[in-house]
Amino acid sequence: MEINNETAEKFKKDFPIFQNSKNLVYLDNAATSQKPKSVIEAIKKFYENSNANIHRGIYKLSERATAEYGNAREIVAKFINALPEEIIFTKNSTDSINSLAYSISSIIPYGRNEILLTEMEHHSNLIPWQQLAKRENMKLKFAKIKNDFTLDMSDLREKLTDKTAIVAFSHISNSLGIINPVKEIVELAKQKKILTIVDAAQSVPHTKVDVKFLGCDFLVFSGHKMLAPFGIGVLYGKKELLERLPPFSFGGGMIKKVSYENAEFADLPEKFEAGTPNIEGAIALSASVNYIKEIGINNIAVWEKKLAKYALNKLMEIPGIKIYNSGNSSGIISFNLDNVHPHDVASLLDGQEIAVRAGHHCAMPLMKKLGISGTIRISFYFYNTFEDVDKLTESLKKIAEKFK
Ligand code: C6P
Repeated sequence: MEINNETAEKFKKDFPIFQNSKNLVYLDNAATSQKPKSVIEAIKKFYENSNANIHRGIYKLSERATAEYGNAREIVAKFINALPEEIIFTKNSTDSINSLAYSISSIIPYGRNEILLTEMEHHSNLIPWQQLAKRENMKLKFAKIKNDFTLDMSDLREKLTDKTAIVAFSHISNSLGIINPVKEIVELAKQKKILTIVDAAQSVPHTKVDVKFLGCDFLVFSGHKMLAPFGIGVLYGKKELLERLPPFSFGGGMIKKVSYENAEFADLPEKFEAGTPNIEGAIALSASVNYIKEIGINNIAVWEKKLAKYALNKLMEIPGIKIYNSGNSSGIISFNLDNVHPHDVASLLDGQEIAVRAGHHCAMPLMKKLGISGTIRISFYFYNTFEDVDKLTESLKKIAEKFK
């Protein structure tokens, strides 16, 4: 179903928060999305009908919970064209990257000691690699961004060498909304047998992500940015790599056999899911995937692009605005107003019930490189409308006028 302004407005009816806050203009979807009734209901339904721990009980209720958890994994796997055993449930993207960074050194080929990132990474795709580099005495390198904020592919190409072990990069930058050419980067890395890790926190909720098509080795995303609750995320890994990767967390649920001295680990995916997992979170994530599938992920991407184009044209009319965007954009737009601190803009907008994010967006090194302390960031989802953009730009015009 193609999305237009009318259907976008209708989607809002599925979200209790928009019924409870009628004037809310929610433009902070990159931070977290709102949650539809069907997802909230899925959590309630689980607790009211199927609540039991999984894998452990030899009774019907536990079997039902186990089956629902397994079914959730299959739905999530299909959504990104992965196998169910390639989906590891984690807390969020940050947890997925940290977990991977803890154990990846054992699958890095001998003699490789460089990690390549980009200058636009979120702290969650930077600090875990900094820590790995410190632990293993590896070297961090950064592919530059160009003046138009896009990735400098010739710099990246030069920095992918026979010494590179890992290239980890965002599909869509959370701070500037830049879309990176994932497939091209993966293909370049593959030629040199470099492990590829895609931070898809800002892409899986908004655009088609097919891990087989992209060919990446690992990919991470968070449930809460795609209609699901907090505390559920995904680490995708190619089966043959996950089989070679040692577990990063140990305890119940991830073993085959244990003695006082030793343990034999379970097969995929249990090997990586020690302890009782976020069962209702996984089930709710599958409900969110079902909701998104009903709308169609490609329709969502098209609508967000339309909104972004409409917003960019309107934003450009505001005197003293600096937009950090070159048209290669997702549904994320970052900007600043002359003479006004981004936090002040955000709090003035909040006075009009317009929620935006302001600050460094967990990308402090990037802000430093751009010579700014932060930006104001708007980020769309399929329930945003042209009216949301109009309310934003009208308020921004008034703020710009006031601080002229
Ligand atoms: N970005 C934002 O407002 P978690 O917190 O683990 O769910 O996601 C971390 C993360 C990793 N990579 C990217 C590209 C991200 O955008 C995020 C989360 C939020 O931009 C919170 S800082």
